[in-house]
Amino acid sequence: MRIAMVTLFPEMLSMVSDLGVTGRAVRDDRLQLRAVNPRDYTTDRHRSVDDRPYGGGPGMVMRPEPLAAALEAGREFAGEAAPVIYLSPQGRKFDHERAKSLAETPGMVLLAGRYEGVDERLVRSAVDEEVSIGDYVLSGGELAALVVVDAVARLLPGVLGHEDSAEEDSFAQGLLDCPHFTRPEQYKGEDVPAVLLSGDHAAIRRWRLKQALGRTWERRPDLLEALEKRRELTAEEQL
Ligand code: 6GU
Repeated sequence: MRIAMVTLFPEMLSMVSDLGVTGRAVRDDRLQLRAVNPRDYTTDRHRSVDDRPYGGGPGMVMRPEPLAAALEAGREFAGEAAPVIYLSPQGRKFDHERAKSLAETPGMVLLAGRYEGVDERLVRSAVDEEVSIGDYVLSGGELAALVVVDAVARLLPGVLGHEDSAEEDSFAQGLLDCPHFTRPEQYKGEDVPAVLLSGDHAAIRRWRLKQALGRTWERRPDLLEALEKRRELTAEEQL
């Protein structure tokens, strides 16, 4: 998959391009990342990417022309059919379902804004979708864009090893994850649950599912309600 990120801070892309699971995906060439800096597409002497808002008020607004040119360059990299996604708190809330559908597309262009945002006419003429990662305000769209890159990249074929398969993850089944334990067997006076040492794989499966259901019920009852609307609980889940 090819992802272009339009940003005034191209260095921020190294967080996903160099490290961890996403870094490996880049090195294995399953993921191609490219930062495009709108400052490189300015035509004035001061290379200005922002200007004062019409109507007055605090802060600055990103000018449409350098962004349009940068998005065009991003599309050249990610593919002419690649959707342009603008990260903004005004967008639709990003979730695992959206991550899954984006993982099916061969490319995307992520637009990370700074300052008070970007000129609305650029959004209307060049953006396909506005996406938020939650109800709080960040200083720029970059961290949100990196969240989208990470969540999508780990769903690409071959990016996660067989061991940490994405199917088992929290939200993959619409539930929170079960608790995990490693050595030592006793830590701070607490034993690892005996069933995990039993070697009884069916019993371990049942225990993990029960834990996942219990935690979801306690912490995120909204997820259980959504799950019941989507499908009947399986016989195993009802136990
Ligand atoms: Cl996508 N951008 C910014 N600047 N702040 C956010 C956000 C995005 N999502 C939540 N807060």
